[in-house]
Amino acid sequence: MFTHAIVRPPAANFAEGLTTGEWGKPVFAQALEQHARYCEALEQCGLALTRLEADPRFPDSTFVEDAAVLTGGCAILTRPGAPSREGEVAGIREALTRFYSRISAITPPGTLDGGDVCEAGRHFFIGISQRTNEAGARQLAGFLAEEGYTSTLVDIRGVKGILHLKSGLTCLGDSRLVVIEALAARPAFQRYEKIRVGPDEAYAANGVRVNDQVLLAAGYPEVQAAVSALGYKVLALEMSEFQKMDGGLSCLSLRF
Ligand code: CIR
Repeated sequence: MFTHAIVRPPAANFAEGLTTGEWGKPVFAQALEQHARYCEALEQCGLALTRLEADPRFPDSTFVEDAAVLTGGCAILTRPGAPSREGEVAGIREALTRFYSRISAITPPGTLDGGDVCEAGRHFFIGISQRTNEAGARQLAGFLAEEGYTSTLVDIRGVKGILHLKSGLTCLGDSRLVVIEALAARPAFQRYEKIRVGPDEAYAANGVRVNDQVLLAAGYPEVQAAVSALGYKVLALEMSEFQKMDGGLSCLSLRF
């Protein structure tokens, strides 16, 4: 069960963040509105929110998930792969000290974005991507092993259209994954029941299970129907303005 989440609204210069630009320029007012609905959804799932202030020094700082990896007992601060995002970690560290007495950190030459880290019960999948290098992934695997978690590295560098591992993967719990076609056959996921997501709905492969609900991006009926058919309560959220900045639904919060 999660009881808390950390969120940070987008700053007015949100559109100056990193993006492939594939989906156009985000509209700030709409992003704020979508963020507010997202926060309401987390509260509806029973979470108490720590709301950090918008931080225009870092236009990508609304994507708080990339700055830390959380387990029940410890927090691991990341070292984001994009130099413009490195400074985001300090603010997240400060927020986490209220909740975690044990905080570790990824150190050079390692880089790691939280978006590349997918928790599946006592196991973690760690993506090697344009942002997360092998050194960072191995450091994280080491920290997780000390906490009793196993992990598998999944190289996504050859997979088109995803920034992070979780851009194409969600763990629903219960040994079930939502996964894009391009990743579905990977041996790492062999023993899981899979909802496969085709290219037309690929963006919806990034969702998040929060207690008894599953939050999914709105506008992807096939994924929503498949998740609902398994008996999960689905909350669909408009994410268009975050998608324009290559951000998924999961990356707007750190849940613990
Ligand atoms: C970036 O390129 O770093 C941001 N514009 C988007 C990060 C999205 N993070 C995520 O999906 N975990």
